[in-house]
Amino acid sequence: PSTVYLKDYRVPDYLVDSTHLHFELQPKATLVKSQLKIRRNPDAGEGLPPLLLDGVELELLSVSIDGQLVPASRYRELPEGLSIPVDKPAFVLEIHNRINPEDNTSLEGLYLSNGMYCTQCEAEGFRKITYYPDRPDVMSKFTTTIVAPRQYPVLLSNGNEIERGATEDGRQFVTWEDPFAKPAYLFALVGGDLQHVEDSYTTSSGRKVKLQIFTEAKNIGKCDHAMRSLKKAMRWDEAVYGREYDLDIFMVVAVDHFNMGAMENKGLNIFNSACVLASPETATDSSFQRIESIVGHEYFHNWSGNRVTCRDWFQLSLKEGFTVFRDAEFSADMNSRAVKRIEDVSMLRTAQFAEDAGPMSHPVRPDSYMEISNFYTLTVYEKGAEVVRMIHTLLGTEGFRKGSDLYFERHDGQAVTCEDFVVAMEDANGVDLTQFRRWYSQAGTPVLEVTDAYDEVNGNYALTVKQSCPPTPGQEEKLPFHIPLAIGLLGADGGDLPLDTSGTRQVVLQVTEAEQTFNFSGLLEKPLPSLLRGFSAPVKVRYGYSTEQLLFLMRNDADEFNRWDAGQRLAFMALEQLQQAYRREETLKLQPQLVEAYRSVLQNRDLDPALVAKMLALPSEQTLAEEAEKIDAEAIIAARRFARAALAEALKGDLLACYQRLHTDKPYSPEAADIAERSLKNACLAYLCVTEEDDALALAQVQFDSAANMTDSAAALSALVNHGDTASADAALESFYQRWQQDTQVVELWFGLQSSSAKRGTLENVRALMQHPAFELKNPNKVRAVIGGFANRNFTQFHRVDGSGFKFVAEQTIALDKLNPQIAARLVLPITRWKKYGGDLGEKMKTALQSVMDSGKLSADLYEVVSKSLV
Ligand code: B3K
Ligand code: ZN
Repeated sequence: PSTVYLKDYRVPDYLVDSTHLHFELQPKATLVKSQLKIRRNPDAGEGLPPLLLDGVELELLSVSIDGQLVPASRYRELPEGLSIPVDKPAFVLEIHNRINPEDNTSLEGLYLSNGMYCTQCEAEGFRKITYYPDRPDVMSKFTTTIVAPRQYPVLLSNGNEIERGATEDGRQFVTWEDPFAKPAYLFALVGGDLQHVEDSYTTSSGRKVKLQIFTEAKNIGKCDHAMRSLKKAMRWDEAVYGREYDLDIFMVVAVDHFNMGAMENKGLNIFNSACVLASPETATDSSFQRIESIVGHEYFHNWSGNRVTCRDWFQLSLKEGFTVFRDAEFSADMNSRAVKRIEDVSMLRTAQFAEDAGPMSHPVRPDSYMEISNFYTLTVYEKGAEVVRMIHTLLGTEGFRKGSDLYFERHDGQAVTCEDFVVAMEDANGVDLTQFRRWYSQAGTPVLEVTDAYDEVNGNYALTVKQSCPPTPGQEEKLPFHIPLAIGLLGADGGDLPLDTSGTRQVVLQVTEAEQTFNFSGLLEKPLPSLLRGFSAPVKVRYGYSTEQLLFLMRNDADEFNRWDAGQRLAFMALEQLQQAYRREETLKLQPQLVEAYRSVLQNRDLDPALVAKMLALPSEQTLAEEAEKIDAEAIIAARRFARAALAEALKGDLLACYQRLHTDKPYSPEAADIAERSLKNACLAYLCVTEEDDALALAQVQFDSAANMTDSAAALSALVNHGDTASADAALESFYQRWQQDTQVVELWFGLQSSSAKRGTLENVRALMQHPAFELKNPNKVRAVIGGFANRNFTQFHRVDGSGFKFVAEQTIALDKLNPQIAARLVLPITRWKKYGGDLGEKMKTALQSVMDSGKLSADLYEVVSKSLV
């Protein structure tokens, strides 16, 4: 596979003013006719170069120009496209080709999922439908006619329905017209026997929009939450960004086979069933919240992505980073802001920091790729969102809004770059973000080393910040970043000290140099700094906090995020000590201060229960691994297991009291306050069961037997599976499956709960799950639940010292690559980080990775990841 570089970007030679598509759906031989109004791009230079179209796995039937058949000898079929000679600056090109949706297991292009036709075109899937200039800077107005037999009564595409009828041979057709020009990656088509729920939304300017969610009949009762979320998102985008929806209809379709969460196709969002369908009986609170955020995310793309789109795929974070920031703020406004922030930062710190430090490390705006699908990463999405958040922090809410207004106004209908976004922010605010731009071009996670000095005599306090960033592939040296560092200074009474004469108690320091000192004067006592409040930048902060200081921050910090973070640092220090003791074969002992800190959090009735639940959770094994210089899996597992057991034992009484207080028979509601209480209750249950005492497990059993919602049911099941004896775990798993076997989403949860369990998810059991009738290698959700659950969420079994976990992931990757390269290239990731492991385990991991490389011809997706990780 060849490498594409950002520096090689050229404007397209030809533009497509309109695109008329005509589909005749058939499982193995769908006929596609496309009629394109093409014209020479005036910005592309002189002459009439040949027209190059992208096309992959297509059976070409005919090519005509202005109604004249072009003989096959005149054009050239390329390995991945078509080259057609051109002798006039404007013409109509008509192409007929055939495709095979039934055998399309890559889930890219047009494919069948449980008898439903659907498409996925981003990033480069449209070329699997027909020959086309498949690049986001070619924007065209699409009209689509779908012809299908009567067993597919629902035929959908982008925009508005303009015609429907029957063909002479008794099939039916529907024609859709999308009035907005769009790149081919936003095209969508659906054909199937679907039911829908309908609602409407009146925009702020008084236009009534029809809202429809389509799914198989059996799931029709699981659409309400998504519909409510959609209406909330529409209202929120008007209130916060002044953005209204622009078509008369907005459709969402649930699909069981889907490579990612969802797709923002214009007017016709297609969703992974798991990210849209929910009911209290079948979905957990976290899936309710996930659905709300993804529905919001895809909806918000209508402006940040569709109305203003990307010039090329290097600019992916332009739409993704911005839209993730938008959905995160939406979720924060709908639920607990601090808890949402904690969840996002935890993910960033473990998975994105690991990516930034690993072999595939790349900037938010990559400079090159072999396969763009590999760059739908945590760096582009989550770190990209942090970059937008930093701009928000630097400009303030109003300044940011002025910037986004200008951006949307200036670039509506255009395909633009990350640079255009930053320029709009600058122009609207009269600021200079020159140095800030390095966040887009430099990879790696910056480290801030902070030291301080207090002068009692004159009341001066000096905070010195040194920044550095480790080398990443292709970037040895880094220039200093512009880092907004939000801080407060705590006095002995726990309150924030005034930082200047006007009494400000929190400031955002502008860190721009390699080393910089910030001075504060008039402080009557030595303060304790609260650094990087709200995680104001995606960096690591090192400051030599003592245990006492962390305990103090945990109790007093005005910033809830930093209270949680202080607890995490404290736990991290304790876990470090335990790991060292484990290595030295000493008796393990947990710091009593940590136990007492957790106890007072548990007893604190003023805190949001969801925050308490977060504060009670020890850093995950994955977080500990990311923080380590070299990963010692065995020590991490032993230390964390010990700490958890010691906490459970010491806090039993408080945990039980809290559990009993919150375990009421209040009817279920997915409102934030109720979700918060359930999350704390179930966190207590999980801890209690760690003791493996009969009383605790009995509570889990009772909750399991009587639960009226999936959150409580799944939490109890998880407790039984992870801590109960084999017989009760078996029985619970069996009865759960019997009850829910018809429900795809619940079965996925059931799979994941087992494969990710340190106790249950042994390799042997995971292999057995793959033989289960409900498992399907062609279904990415099942693969993610079973194989992904084992490789990403079962630290203990995946890291078995014999290396069998790594070998298993290698084998499955090889098998999957033949079916679905995108999923294979993700599945392999856990075995690409071998350099971070010392000794034997690292060697075993590398051997497994090498076996993938040596297994034969790999897809471009998998080849890129494996070859870059073996270097
Ligand atoms: N834009 C899509 C992602 C497409 C991934 C293609 N490999 C979903 C989203 O971010 O909203
Ligand atoms: Zn997105």
